[in-house]
Amino acid sequence: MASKPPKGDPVQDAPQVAEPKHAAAGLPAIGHTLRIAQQQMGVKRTMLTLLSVNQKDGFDCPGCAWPEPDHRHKAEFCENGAKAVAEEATLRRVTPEFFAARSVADLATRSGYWLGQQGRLTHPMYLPEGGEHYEPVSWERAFDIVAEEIAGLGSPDEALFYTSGRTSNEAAFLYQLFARELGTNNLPDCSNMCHESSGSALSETIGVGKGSVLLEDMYKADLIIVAGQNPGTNHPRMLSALEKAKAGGARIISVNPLPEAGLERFKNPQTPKGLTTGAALNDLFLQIRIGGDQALFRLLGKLIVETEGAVDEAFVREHTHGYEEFAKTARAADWDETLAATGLTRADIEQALGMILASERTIVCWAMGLTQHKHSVATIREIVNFLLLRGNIGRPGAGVCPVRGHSNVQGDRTMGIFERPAPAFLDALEKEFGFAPPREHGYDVVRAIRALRDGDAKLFFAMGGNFVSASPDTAVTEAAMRRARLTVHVSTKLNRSHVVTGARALILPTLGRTERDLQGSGEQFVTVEDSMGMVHASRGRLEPASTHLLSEPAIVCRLARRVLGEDSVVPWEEFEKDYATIRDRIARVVPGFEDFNARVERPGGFALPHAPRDERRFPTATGKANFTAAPIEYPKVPEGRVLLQTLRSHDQYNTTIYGLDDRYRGIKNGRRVVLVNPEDAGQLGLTDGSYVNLVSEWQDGVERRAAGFRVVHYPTARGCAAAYYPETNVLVPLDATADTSNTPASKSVVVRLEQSATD
Ligand SMILES: Nc1nc2c(c(=O)[nH]1)N[C@H]1C(S)=C(S)[C@@H](COP(=O)(O)OP(=O)(O)OC[C@H]3O[C@@H](n4cnc5c(=O)[nH]c(N)nc54)[C@H](O)[C@@H]3O)O[C@H]1N2
Ligand SMILES: Nc1nc2c(c(=O)[nH]1)N[C@H]1C(S)=C(S)[C@@H](COP(=O)(O)OP(=O)(O)OC[C@H]3O[C@@H](n4cnc5c(=O)[nH]c(N)nc54)[C@H](O)[C@@H]3O)O[C@H]1N2
Ligand SMILES: [Mo]
Repeated sequence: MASKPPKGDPVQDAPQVAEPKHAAAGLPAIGHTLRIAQQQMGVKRTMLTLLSVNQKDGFDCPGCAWPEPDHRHKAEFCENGAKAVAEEATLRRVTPEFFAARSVADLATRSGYWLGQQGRLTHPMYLPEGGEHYEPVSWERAFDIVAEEIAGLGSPDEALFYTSGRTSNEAAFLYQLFARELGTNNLPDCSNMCHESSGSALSETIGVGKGSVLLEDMYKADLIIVAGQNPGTNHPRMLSALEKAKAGGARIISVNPLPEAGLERFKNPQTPKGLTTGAALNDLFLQIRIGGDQALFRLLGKLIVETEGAVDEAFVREHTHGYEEFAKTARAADWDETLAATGLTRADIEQALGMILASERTIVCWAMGLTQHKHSVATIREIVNFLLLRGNIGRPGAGVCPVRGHSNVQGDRTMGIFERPAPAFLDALEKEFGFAPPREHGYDVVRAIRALRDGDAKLFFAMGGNFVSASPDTAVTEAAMRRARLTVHVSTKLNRSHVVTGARALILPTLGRTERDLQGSGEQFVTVEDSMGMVHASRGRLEPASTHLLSEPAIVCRLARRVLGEDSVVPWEEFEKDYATIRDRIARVVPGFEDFNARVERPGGFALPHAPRDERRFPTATGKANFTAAPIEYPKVPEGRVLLQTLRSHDQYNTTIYGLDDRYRGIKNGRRVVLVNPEDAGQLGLTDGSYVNLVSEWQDGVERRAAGFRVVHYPTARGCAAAYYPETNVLVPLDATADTSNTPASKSVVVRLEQSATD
């Protein structure tokens, strides 16, 4: 059997494995935070920077979208927020000399980790057609190049404008305005790969595609179900909210194929007890098979329907539509099928039911574990059914809580970053600015890749992110990107998307959240919206990483002026000079932002309206909250295969790799690992420490391969495996997407574990 790691980067390919942890945060997290921060920023800058994260006069943490509590602690950040800040506030620099010394071909052989570790981009850089190196370019020339290429397009729909979710409301609003004045709705965004399934399911069933709980609701809940989410790593500040909820009497059920340390026990570094034993969070752990959630929630629905007095009949009568049909379908749910789909026992489900029936106020939280499957939209609709049955939407302490990823991904959507904008939004734009925005839908991420692949799109522009690494089917995506005439990235840090380019390429370096933004009218701030629809200001404090950086709003304004010229009806110059003038326009276009400039001055900001939450009003097609009764689906895995989920380690932020450890899961010094249940491994003839290639098998008959993964015996649900993203994106077929939302099914990839050849 192969037991030697394959050749390659010796550090990355030498994972060491220890027992997984059963508690998150605590003292080790503090030590780890400071170590990583000081490596990047030095001691003084570390303290200065970390103390203004999430403070009322500071900047919004560029980590996750979890909201800030009203009474903020002096250190209102977490280990992973600190890592995100350190990445941005690093003192390392990627200069023109760096590019002069390394060709693009050379950079394309480096790992994403290595690229990211080189530091902040300092100058606009240009890769001419046929060129081997990026060379420095003036901002004027850079905008000329984009304008030249746009002028050469057959139609504005041959251009793609991608957004990653760190972009501020102001920049996002301008960016969509530019794309639409140019004449296209091609605004794919990271949300297409993230919570699109949540948005699709919630808009249809409750009429608003966002979560219906505020932070206070967490503290009022009797029961919080956390399904398909790993908050210990990805939303660590949520653990404090869960701890507080528990102290107030709430119970917690987690639904996950993996036992995640953060949900087992939380050692809150802000409390004395947290530094010793910490608090147990989970009351019940349902170790579900990947993709079994719809079946689970359907069966729970059946059991509620069949329990005398369990359904909130008054609520169902007054506020919902489709109950009868749902109840009929739910009654037909089958225990045996559910046990097969979920891998749970009858006792597990009965215990959960007892907790559910004892709860007057239930919240369901979820993230990527539910959104990235073929049947994700149906799964989330099932959660809505489950909550509606007991009247758990639109009252304190209850509701739906899709926990968003990027710190402003929800705000970007509110600002109109969407390839399928609502007609009402376009009407408002038209009324405010006096041009006719295009009405035809644009491309989402998957369709954008196809358009590049097929030659239907020729220009790719990214406002942040790392499209090439974040997207599915890496080989297909990279080949598609290389067909573009021009690829442009507005970025803070170097990443793979800069080195897999179109015929020409530009890197436009920009300010990060942490940095001071000075414009014609003085120092500016921007605004963001968190996962719970709270809008607040974010003010950078640090000196910019280089004097050549432009802010994202400034880049859009200058680009728009150059591309649209005299024809534009938008006052781009004024917007660049004073962001308050952008907010005045947002106030007139986007509902809920009335009086924006005044209200955002309030400490802590303001909440956007949410009809189901605030007034139990459901702005759907039926005017009520809709029950739905979709057929039950779950992944069927052929003999000898496992179902692979692609997820995050503790030391990464999406495609940004902070380090090579995944502390809570006991993995050190390597990322090419595949976590497999020991019994499955045994049946497949594999032992802990053996090396395999992951081979994805999809209906198109193409075998996609990721080579050289160390097998790690891990207590995941039977039949399931896990490995890190983005190394495994090569395995996710472009066409394997969720129904309706078109989100890549990155959490259910059927793979064969093929023993890798000994060398
Ligand atoms: N430090 C850090 N913070 C982050 C990020 C980061 O990379 N690093 N990314 C940000 C972004 S953009 C996002 S979207 C969020 C992501 O936050 P998460 O969704 O927590 O991220 P993942 O690592 O993808 O974890 C998915 C979780 O779902 C579980 N799961 C997988 N499949 C299933 C299933 O079928 N059913 C159930 N019930 N569970 C399942 C996995 O075991 C895992 O616990 O985090 C945000 N915050
Ligand atoms: N297989 C698999 N694939 C996935 C996922 C998965 O779970 N599995 N998750 C998906 C999810 S949930 C998401 S959200 C996407 C993430 O997709 P993206 O948002 O595209 O990727 P990131 O890795 O977050 O982007 C990192 C880059 O953003 C740039 N950046 C950072 N801060 C700023 C800033 O302030 N301004 C600008 N302009 N640039 C900045 C830096 O250059 C950095 O290299 O990936 C998706 N892909
Ligand atoms: Mo995300």
